[in-house]
Amino acid sequence: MYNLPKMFNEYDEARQKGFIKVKDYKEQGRKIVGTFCTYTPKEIIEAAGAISVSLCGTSEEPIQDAERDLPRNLCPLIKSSYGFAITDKCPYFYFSDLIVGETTCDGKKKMYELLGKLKSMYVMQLPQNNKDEESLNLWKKEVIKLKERLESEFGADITIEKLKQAIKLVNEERRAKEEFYGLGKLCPPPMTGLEMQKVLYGSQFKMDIRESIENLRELTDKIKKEYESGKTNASKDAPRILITGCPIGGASEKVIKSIEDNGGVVVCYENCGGVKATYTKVDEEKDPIDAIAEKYLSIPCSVMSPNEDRLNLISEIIHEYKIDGVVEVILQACHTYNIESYSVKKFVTEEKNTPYISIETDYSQNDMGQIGIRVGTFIEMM
Ligand code: BJ8
Repeated sequence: MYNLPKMFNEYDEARQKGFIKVKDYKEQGRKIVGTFCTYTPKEIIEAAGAISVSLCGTSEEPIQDAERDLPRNLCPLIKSSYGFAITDKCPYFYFSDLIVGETTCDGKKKMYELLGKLKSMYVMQLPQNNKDEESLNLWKKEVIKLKERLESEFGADITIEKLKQAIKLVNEERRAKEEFYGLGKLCPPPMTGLEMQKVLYGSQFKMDIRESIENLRELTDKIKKEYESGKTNASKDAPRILITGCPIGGASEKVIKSIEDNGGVVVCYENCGGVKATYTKVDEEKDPIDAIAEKYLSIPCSVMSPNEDRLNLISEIIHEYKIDGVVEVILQACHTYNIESYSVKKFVTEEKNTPYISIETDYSQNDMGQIGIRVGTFIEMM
């Protein structure tokens, strides 16, 4: 078992600690909005005076319960999210006044229909071509509809001024995250990929955005100071790995462990918990609704078609983080990432001349040995 240095403990325990916090918010009469995806416009929730929480969905534990209602050959993230909800094992779901989802992949949107029978649920219709003017207009209307739903459900008055303040605040949080994970550009990196992941994952459960910004900046400063005094857990000779693909966290951290046990070091995450969610900001000068709609629709998730922006982002990361190899994590039965991996592999190996491997996995730990052998051979090649 890898022992995290003390300064990362707070993030390692953030999900559990958040359980008490969300209960406190509820007792104070605050409204709680549960979310599943990076496409949810957090600024609208913040401007409504509500608390936005990430719902649990990264553990194998509730999957058996989920399979009573859902097919077995479904993405583990969807089954886990649903299983947590029906078993009341996710306190964030339990305390939520409203759940917001988006029509991203087929599995998620159909699962939301079932969740809607358990809780108040609002599903935003997400267009799947983010280069098209009509899609943007449609998405703007969806953002307005979410604003109206929050106003009517919570009796909130979401003014332009409140939206502008929320945009500034959430942008600041994005910058704080970037400053943190941007430390991975240093050679050698000042932390291991597992340490970085604990912070990125844990920060999703920091519900007070101001506190989250402060904590991230404090941690970044601490890491910088330790690094300047010569301390790092990462070796300077370790091949530098970029992780891309499906969201990673909880059970799927086994891939990170396997990379680092085999001598590599993860220096960047392109996934939703990392660069993909934060590299673009909401334009603070534009009309707030237009700016929010533009930012969120531009997220290069594989549910978009075409999705060239993801390749451009990977290209930038390979250059900026001096990447030696790309590991794509695909959750079983995730068709969009699985099919897109063909283009990602071609692009990374042929155009960027960088080694690439894809790992298809679920939330069980049964394939640890097999992943270890494949990852070990991949890293040895570098
Ligand atoms: S913006 S990555 S959080 S949709 S892995 S459930 S796509 S079958 S999670 Fe995602 Fe939003 Fe995109 Fe990010 Fe479906 Fe694939 Fe499962 Fe997925």
